[in-house]
Amino acid sequence: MKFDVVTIFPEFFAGPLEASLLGRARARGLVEVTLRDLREYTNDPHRSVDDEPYGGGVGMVMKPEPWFVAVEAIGGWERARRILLSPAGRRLDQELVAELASSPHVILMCGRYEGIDERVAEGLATEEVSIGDYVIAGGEAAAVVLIDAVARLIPGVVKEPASVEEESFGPTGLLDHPHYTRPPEFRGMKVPDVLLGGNHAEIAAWRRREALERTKRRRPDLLGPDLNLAP
Ligand code: JFH
Repeated sequence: MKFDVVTIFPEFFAGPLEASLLGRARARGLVEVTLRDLREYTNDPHRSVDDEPYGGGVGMVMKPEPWFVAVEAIGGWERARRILLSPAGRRLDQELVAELASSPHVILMCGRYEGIDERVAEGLATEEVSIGDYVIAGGEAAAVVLIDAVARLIPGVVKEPASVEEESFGPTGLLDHPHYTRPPEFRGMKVPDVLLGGNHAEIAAWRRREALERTKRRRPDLLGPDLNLAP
């Protein structure tokens, strides 16, 4: 699958895209990411991408034209999902992540300042996506989160596919159960006996119970509206 990322800070992506899972996936050609510097698509000598807001107010707003020129220069842009990262978008969850993982081409538009002229959302993007209800300084960090979450669903990117299937927000819709490794006791804290016993049916039952219990306690919203929390 292919991502094109439009940004005024392409250097922001160097570290995250090269490290670990994503770096290997790109090296193996499973995920392709092209960074496009928005300023390359301006035509004034100052390469300006922002202007004062109509109606007044604080900060600057990104001009629409460079966005249209940049995106329309991407081969196949009309068939791609064209996502504007924004605090006002559809909330990113595992369902949307899976949807995007089955899309051959995703274009990510990363704004800065107070945001982008509304005509980019209206006439260029196919959708707006938010990574959560907090404000970050620009769309770049949101794009990294989205690419990371989508890439690990591409077949072959994660070595052990079970680790994608059994985890939090996977098909069970539950939080993950607790994990332990050696030593069996660390600073007075013990690994539950059941995990040391080797009875795999008992271990599976314990993990299901723990996953359900911590979901009830920590994220009852994942289980539905009328959940009985007592005791
Ligand atoms: C972005 C920024 C908007 C205006 C009340 C709340 C926000 C600062 C481009 C995504 C998520 C983002 C995000 C994405 C793109 C941009 C900074 C935007 C406002 C009014 C201030 C610029 C932020 N999930 N969080 N943040 N900014 N305020």
